[in-house]
Amino acid sequence: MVDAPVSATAVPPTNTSTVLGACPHDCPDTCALVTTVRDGVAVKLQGNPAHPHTAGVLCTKVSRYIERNDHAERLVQPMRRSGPKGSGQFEPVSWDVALDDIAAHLRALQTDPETIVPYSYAGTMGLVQGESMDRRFFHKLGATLLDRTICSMAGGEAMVHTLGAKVGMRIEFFAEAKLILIWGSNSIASNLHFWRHAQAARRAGARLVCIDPRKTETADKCDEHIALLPGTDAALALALMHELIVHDWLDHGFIADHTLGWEQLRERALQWPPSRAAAVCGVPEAQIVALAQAYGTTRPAAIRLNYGMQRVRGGGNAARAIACLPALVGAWRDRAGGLLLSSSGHFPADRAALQCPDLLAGRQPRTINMSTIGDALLDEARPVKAIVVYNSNPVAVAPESGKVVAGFAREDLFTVVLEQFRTDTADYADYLLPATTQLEHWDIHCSYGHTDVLLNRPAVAPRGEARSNAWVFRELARRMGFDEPCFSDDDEALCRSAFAPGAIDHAQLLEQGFTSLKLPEAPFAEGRFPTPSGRCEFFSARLQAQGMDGLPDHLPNYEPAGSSTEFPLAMISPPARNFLNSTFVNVTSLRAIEGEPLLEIHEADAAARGIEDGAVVRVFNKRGEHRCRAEVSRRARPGVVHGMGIWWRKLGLDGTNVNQLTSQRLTDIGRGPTFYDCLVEVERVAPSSSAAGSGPE
Ligand SMILES: Nc1nc2c(c(=O)[nH]1)N[C@H]1C(S)=C(S)[C@@H](COP(=O)(O)OP(=O)(O)OC[C@H]3O[C@@H](n4cnc5c(=O)[nH]c(N)nc54)[C@H](O)[C@@H]3O)O[C@H]1N2
Ligand SMILES: Nc1nc2c(c(=O)[nH]1)N[C@H]1C(S)=C(S)[C@@H](COP(=O)(O)OP(=O)(O)OC[C@H]3O[C@@H](n4cnc5c(=O)[nH]c(N)nc54)[C@H](O)[C@@H]3O)O[C@H]1N2
Ligand code: SF4
Ligand SMILES: [Mo]
Repeated sequence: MVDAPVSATAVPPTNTSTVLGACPHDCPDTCALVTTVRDGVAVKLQGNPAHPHTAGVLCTKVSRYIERNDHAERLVQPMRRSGPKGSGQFEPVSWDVALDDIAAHLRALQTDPETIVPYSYAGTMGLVQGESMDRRFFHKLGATLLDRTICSMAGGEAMVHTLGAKVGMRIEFFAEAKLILIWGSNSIASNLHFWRHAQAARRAGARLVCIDPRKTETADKCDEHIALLPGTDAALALALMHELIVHDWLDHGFIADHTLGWEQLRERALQWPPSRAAAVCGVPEAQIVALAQAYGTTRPAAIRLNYGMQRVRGGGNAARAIACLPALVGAWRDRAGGLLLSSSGHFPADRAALQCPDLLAGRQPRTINMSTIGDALLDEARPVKAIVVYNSNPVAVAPESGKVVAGFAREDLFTVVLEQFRTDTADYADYLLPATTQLEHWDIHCSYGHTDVLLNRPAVAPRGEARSNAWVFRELARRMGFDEPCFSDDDEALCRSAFAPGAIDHAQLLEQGFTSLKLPEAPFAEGRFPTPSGRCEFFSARLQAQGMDGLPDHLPNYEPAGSSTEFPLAMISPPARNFLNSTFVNVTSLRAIEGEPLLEIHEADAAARGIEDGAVVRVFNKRGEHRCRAEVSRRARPGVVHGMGIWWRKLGLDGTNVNQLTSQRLTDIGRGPTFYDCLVEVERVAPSSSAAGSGPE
């Protein structure tokens, strides 16, 4: 946006204001926003300098949010499919026509409402546009329930079974730590505002260790990088415990008073000398020994765990093993010690008020796991007849795309997509409904990286005929004849109902756009973990009752690196720095930075296959194949390749992305996806055949 030239003679009256908001994206930082609006147009978007976590700074992506908001390809009117399924051909229709016809389709399925499936994730993290009126609507309908597992379930459940909830250190106190393990996280890309604290700690003398198969930009800036093989984190954690035990770097008082299952864990850990873990992890034994010594002898020691390490078969066990470490050394005694995976369990949001599960009225619909949506859509025994997708782009982000695409391509599936853009999933819609953006609707936000609640006010009017998700479900409810009073709550009222009176400081939230939860500085300094025993549960009776191992262990990947001669390379597919999952892929200036879909590969693996830097390669396994450009990169270790970012399929060289290769197998704990547990082979594509692939756009 540029200012219109103003002539000296006729100065138009301008009306400028600033509006407080919240970043909606699936990012731990949940930044506070300030939008400058002139004459009804958003002209500037900044981080709120008054919000301590944001500190006036936004990431590159969201500083381009106005470019995304005003994008020429924003969906601005409801559309109905006018060509074959998946063709992306649509004709505009009015809201009335669209909503009446959608309601008629859903009414026809109401005798067997489990044939209707909602599919949503965290396109917006807002409680109103993400999990309020939509849930009420599907609860009343009695639709299939969705198990929202695609991101964080293995690690999240691991925290619940070890610490008692998704809780941990306060992010700001990492700045005072003397040792920080950045474990399974490329913080500079995905948790920028934590990285500030890590740098402050380093300036004050802290040592930073990055534990990640990829030599990320974060690893580059740490004091040490441990490039373990994907899915071997539990082995590393158990070997660290082994060293803590044999050198007696333990806090016996904390263990005795505040933990459960110490004797059993001790026995398990003693089976993991560093030499054994070194062989499993593919890293030097000396590196493990040195890390254990540092962890055992440095106070305060903090672990920033992130979800990158739990997208493998044993992800839940690995997160549990790592979550045991702080209790062993008593790190929780310091406010700058302990661990943080997610802070979301600290928030007292009133989800029952938002979602009204009582509307189920005793019915117990089946549950479908969103991470196996491909199989679910192809299941003939229990067919899905209608799917309503919002806040998600499953055709691009769900594993084993071949099956996901085949499912969405079913002619007999009725598909409604609420979207801001024509994503890969939108192309398969029967009705495509234009959604508002964060600049255009109300919302209220928790965070999974800090402990403040944020309010988002609309800054500008919706583009065209775009409407908020909550509006759409309210209107559908009315057409279905759902007359409970909860279906008339407007978006602002939904914001107010998100926290019970007294749970947060509403007045402060309204005035400054954010309010901090009142929490202790060191949550477990005196134990009192929110587990059934009140202790840090090394041994979990609840897991044992579910038929699982009560103690954390190393579970090898389904597809361990080096276990197959046919598919000798382990592929991980971490997020791109300038996209947010598959969001922003269509923002030209950000796509220009990312370039095109790339596979990072070590020079030895490239040379063995005659692959030069920049060559087009075919990446394949039994599930599918994906063509992209190879980047011979120092970021890759031998035996591991990185398919970077979740690109829109239609922008890829051959109309696919990395999820063509990933599998629908699930994690040990939490039924999560195993995106990073994936073996492939890579071969060079002859220049002539690469030209045959369909071009982008
Ligand atoms: N810029 C940007 N920010 C994002 C996102 C994005 O797409 N782009 N995504 C957001 C989302 S949805 C989430 S869930 C959060 C957190 O998202 P995460 O997925 O945790 O994101 P990263 O911090 O990039 O961490 C992934 C890191 O884990 C590494 N990794 C892969 N396999 C293993 C393994 O087996 N062990 C270990 N130790 N490391 C492994 C990868 O190489 C990568 O560097 O970030 C959010 N922030
Ligand atoms: N290979 C591989 N696959 C992965 C991952 C990986 O690391 N590797 N990461 C996984 C992870 S951690 C996650 S969280 C998932 C993320 O998967 P998704 O949750 O599907 O995230 P996005 O791809 O960002 O898609 C969100 C969509 O919501 C839309 N949206 C945003 N706000 C609104 C709104 O207010 N209303 C409506 N109707 N729509 C809105 C956006 O335009 C966008 O298209 O992907 C997973 N897939
Ligand atoms: S994506 Fe994350 S870092 Fe970027 S503005 Fe949003 S919350 Fe902040
Ligand atoms: Mo995620």
